[in-house]
Amino acid sequence: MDGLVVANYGSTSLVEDGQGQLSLCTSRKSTGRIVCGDRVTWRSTGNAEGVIEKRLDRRTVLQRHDSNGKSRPLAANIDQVIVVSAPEPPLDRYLIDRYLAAAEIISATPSLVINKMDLLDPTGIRLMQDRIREYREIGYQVSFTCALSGKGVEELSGRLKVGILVGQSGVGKSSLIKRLLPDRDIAVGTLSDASGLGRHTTTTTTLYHLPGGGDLIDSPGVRDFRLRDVDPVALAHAFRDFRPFLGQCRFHNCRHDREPGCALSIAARNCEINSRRLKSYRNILHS
Ligand SMILES: Nc1nc2c(ncn2[C@@H]2O[C@H](COP(=O)(O)OP(=O)(O)O)[C@@H](O)[C@H]2O)c(=O)[nH]1
Ligand SMILES: [Mg+2]
Ligand SMILES: [Zn+2]
Repeated sequence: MDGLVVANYGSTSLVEDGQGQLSLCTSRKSTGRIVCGDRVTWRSTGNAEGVIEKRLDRRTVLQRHDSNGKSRPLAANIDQVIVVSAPEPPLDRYLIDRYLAAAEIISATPSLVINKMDLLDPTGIRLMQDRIREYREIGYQVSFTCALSGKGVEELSGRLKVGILVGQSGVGKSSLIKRLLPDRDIAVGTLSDASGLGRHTTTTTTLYHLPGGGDLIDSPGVRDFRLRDVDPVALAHAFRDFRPFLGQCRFHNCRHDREPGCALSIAARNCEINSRRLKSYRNILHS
């Protein structure tokens, strides 16, 4: 049968069938790594258990690199990447840039959410708006939310196909999802608790169906989301604001890293692009 992987921990996955029934599955070695959002063919072994036999082709896969440089798939078949930040833990624009670039590279639509807005007084709100203005200017949608009161949260689910919430641990990703699933148990969470997967809730990526349609994936906090081994051409293109200037450098193979006649350096000097974003690009290039 066909199924959708709604949670995964190591070689154990929760697979949902066409009727919404969940089974705890192991996977054959031959399937390769299975992640949340994967479409699979699987066989039931009874008792809400089964075996994944094959992973179907992925439309997209969001990868991350851990501190020793190994790449790990985080989730598959994603349309939207929602980068969640908050006043606390402190906003990290370089981290935001890496998530945005990772989303652009897989052609998913990125957007930003600033959660925990209740922590800010009017002056703090104004300062926060100043700090994220650059993203609005580039054309990214920015929403402000409070997961505790639910303020601004409902808008997040609008026009969602398959989205993933990413961002530092503690910014409120899981709280936002709980808000969007108001009157029902988080069924997957409950089942993964019963099965023992729940012991790993902080390290398990989980997909939820929203009542209004669309799916949202909760991912564990990644302290340091890295991008590695990205081709410089693809990386420059992943900085959406750079695109109008690409192809205008003196050298056709310019890496936009202090080369003379670099159109991006010139654009930054003329304030046509944000020099912080160029620095962010160069940080990734050198990592
Ligand atoms: N004040 C405030 N606290 C929040 C908000 N959203 C989440 N929190 C708190 O922040 C902490 C981390 O939330 P959690 O959803 O686990 O973050 P995650 O690690 O990103 O999933 C918890 O103690 C939440 O109660 C919010 O909008 N305002
Ligand atoms: Mg969480
Ligand atoms: Zn250049």
